[in-house]
Amino acid sequence: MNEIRHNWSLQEVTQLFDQPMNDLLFQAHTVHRKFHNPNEVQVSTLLSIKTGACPEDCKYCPQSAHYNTGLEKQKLMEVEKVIEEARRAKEAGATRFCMGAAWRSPPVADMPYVLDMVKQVKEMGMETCMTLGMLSDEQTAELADAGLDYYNHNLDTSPEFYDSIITTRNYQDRLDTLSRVRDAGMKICSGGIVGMGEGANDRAGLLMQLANLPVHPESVPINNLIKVEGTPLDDIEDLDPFDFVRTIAVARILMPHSQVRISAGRDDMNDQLQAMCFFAGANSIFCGEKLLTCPLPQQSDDMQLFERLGIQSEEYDETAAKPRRKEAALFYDAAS
Ligand code: SAM
Ligand code: DTB
Ligand code: SF4
Repeated sequence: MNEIRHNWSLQEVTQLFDQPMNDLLFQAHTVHRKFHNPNEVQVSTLLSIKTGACPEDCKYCPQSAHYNTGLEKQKLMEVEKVIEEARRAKEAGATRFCMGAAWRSPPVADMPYVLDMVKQVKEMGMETCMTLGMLSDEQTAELADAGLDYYNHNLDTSPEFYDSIITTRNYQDRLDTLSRVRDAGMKICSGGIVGMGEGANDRAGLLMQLANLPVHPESVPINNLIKVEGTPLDDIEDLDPFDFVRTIAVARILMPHSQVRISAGRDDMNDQLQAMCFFAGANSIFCGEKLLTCPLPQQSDDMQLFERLGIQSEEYDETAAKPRRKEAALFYDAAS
């Protein structure tokens, strides 16, 4: 067990999902503590650096120009404002600062500002992440040169369900961007959304795609759909919360080294559900005032939950300029 694989079949992934819950949780948690400190969770903070008016038609997204969600649009933020927000996030304990823009791909004229943001946030002593849509070869190289640590670009769902959610770019476009990012030497943050009316086979298909990439994404955000009024998915049926936990658990088993993040949707989850996700292998969250445009739990509630569960936030080692991580094997031995 725990061999790192890139050749999962849909049947194998489905079998993992279909196990009795206790068997799945036990398996996922065993993998988790072999590769990670089970009592440490990484905290990222998000900032929307360009909001709304996006030409893409992603049916879940409040920022798409195709739907009327009443969202206030905002052009690219000034670099200084971004740096101010990053400083606040660092002071509040975040070790990674993620900047997101509602673009199909970054306009060439905006790239110098974006690169400046990366450089300045990095100098501040935090990991940097950006999500700007599709990238050209040149833009990928520029971001890598500026020192960007992670690029977030989600596969979102299975290839089969994808066309019912997005029509303005295809699955292969997303895979191409991911392979550019990988070739340029940056870390990949890629995951998806559940609760969009997909079937269990689509959740399995999404995780199979991610796990069968040539190298597993270092960071895997699992988003639970936030139903935003005005989007085509605003009245879709809720996903059974246990299916969210199952998705986290299977992601942990398939991609043992990756950070698995409870991404969007935490505001609608109670403490018990989040605790179950941490046991199942989630070890990263977004914390702060909001995600990009949607709410997050109060930061004080998050810290209180960490305290009740004996969870510590990951620390950033300023001298080494990277997060301080303990040897995971220590935790595995402690459990056996
Ligand atoms: N425009 C860029 C892109 O699509 O790659 C970056 C920003 S986009 C908002 C980043 C991700 O947020 C999407 O891929 C999707 O997984 C997630 N997301 C957007 N709206 C969401 C919602 N209502 N609920 C859950 N996740 C959402
Ligand atoms: C990801 O997978 N989820 C984050 C981050 N990557 C960029 C974004 C969630 C957005 C939720 C809707 C909003 O706040 O607008
Ligand atoms: Fe645009 Fe990204 Fe939203 Fe799609 S998910 S509409 S690409 S901001």
